[in-house]
Amino acid sequence: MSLAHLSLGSNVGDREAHLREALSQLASVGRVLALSCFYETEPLEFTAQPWFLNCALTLETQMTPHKLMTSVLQIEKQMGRERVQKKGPRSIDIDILLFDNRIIESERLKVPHAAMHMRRFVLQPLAEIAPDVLHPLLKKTIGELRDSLPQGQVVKKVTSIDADQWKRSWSTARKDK
Ligand code: PH2
Ligand code: MG
Ligand code: MG
Repeated sequence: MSLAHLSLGSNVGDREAHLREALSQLASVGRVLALSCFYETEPLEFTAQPWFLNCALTLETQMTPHKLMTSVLQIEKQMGRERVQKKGPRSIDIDILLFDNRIIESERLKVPHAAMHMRRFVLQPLAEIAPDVLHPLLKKTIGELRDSLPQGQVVKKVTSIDADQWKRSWSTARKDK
């Protein structure tokens, strides 16, 4: 069994519905062991686009990293993701951030995710569920990386979404398995 940490993002259409749909699709790939709150986040890198809804999760899986990558791309495709503009608007983006403490640098997959340590929209949600996990290249914890980010990107916890209720429904679903 492996532990992967993933980031989800959406900034097109019903963003919350897209994150929830991705979460239920991921049940076919492994078990979601932890889920962060949802965050309303200012677009980074390609900034002329709507704000995102982002979250992070821990997934327990028997898949290899490359098989997980294939499954994630399939889920994105099935959910109607269209690749028009690089780093641009998308209904759903599912990124593999970390996979155990492995370092992978293939054409198709880079783990740890190459930009994760510079992105508050990744580190803030991830630090909620995995503050002590070590970045295997930078040798710093997720909490440390978040604390050393420059101020700037606006990342707001969405309190109108009842994350606790959502998490409770997850743990019930897990017990049923
Ligand atoms: N994803 C990007 C580029 N910029 N900005 C925010 N706030 N959230 C994202 O998920 C995001 C982004 C490329 O994947
Ligand atoms: Mg991404
Ligand atoms: Mg992606």
